Amino acid sequence: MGQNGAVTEQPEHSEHSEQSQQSEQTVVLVDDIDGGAWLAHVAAALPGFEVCGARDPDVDPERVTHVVMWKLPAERIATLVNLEAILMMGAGYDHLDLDALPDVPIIRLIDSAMADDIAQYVLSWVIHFQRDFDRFAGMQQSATWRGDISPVFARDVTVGVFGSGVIGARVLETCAHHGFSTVGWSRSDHDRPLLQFFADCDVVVDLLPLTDTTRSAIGVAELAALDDGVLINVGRGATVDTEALLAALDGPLRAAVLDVFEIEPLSPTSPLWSHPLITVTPHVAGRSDPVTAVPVIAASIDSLRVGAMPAGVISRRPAR
Ligand code: OXD
Repeated sequence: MGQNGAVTEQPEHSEHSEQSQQSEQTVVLVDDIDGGAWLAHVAAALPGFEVCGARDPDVDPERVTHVVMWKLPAERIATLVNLEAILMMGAGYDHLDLDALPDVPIIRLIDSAMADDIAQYVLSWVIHFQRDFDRFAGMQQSATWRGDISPVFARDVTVGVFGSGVIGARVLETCAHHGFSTVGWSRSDHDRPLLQFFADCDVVVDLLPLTDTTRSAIGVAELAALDDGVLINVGRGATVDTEALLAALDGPLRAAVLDVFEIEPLSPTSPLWSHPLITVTPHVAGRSDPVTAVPVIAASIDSLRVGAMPAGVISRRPAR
């Protein structure tokens, strides 16, 4: 087991592989999403466990107590009869069929470094539009020199985050730190009606998770209220009504920056790729980095083992 090359280079791994032959250590199964980097980090962070890749054919399902994963099939998880918990490699979990997974805690990743990564992505686009880089790029095409079109300072731009949580708070803090006016809106915490929020913002950052209630939450009315603003979607693709977005871009909406899509990878035939007012990035706003994520996951496993619930436990209640 655990014969992944990247892992055997880790001194910690060879040490605890030897231990595992002598004891009945439990196994942490790691989704092989990236050629072994996650496996190596998990092995280094959990010297008390035997750590195996999900593709390892020799793993005994009865010894697996924890799974670290993004997208392992539910049928595979169902074979792990002694499973204690599932630790997610990312923040979102709408791709999981919760009903098909065993009744163990599922912990989504709350990694402060990922929140910073998303905040930096958002800030760079906010500045891009505040400093009119999109307009200057157009002017360069016609060799037009005009320095007087850009009197907008950070304080003049209101950035709104639609959706709450650790990441939303970090985006707001980061933008505020750079002088932008900020406002957050979530269903449970807001100071104005939703359409007023859209009307008050120059840039709306969509950070909604995908649930039954957030599907197409940004539609015709919200985009009309945003008027000539900018939409940045780093939440989930299906929270925006794509037809409404394309229609709004035919009207006053200035631009959209889309990092997430209803179906990923985005189809090569999607009109979003070639739209002059849309920037497409391939779901990279917040990157899951094992260097920062694995210590969080290891701490969650430690908490669970002493009977405490870590942050990020996913509720199995149906979404309202
Ligand atoms: C996500 C992630 O949930 O990448 O989008 O973690």
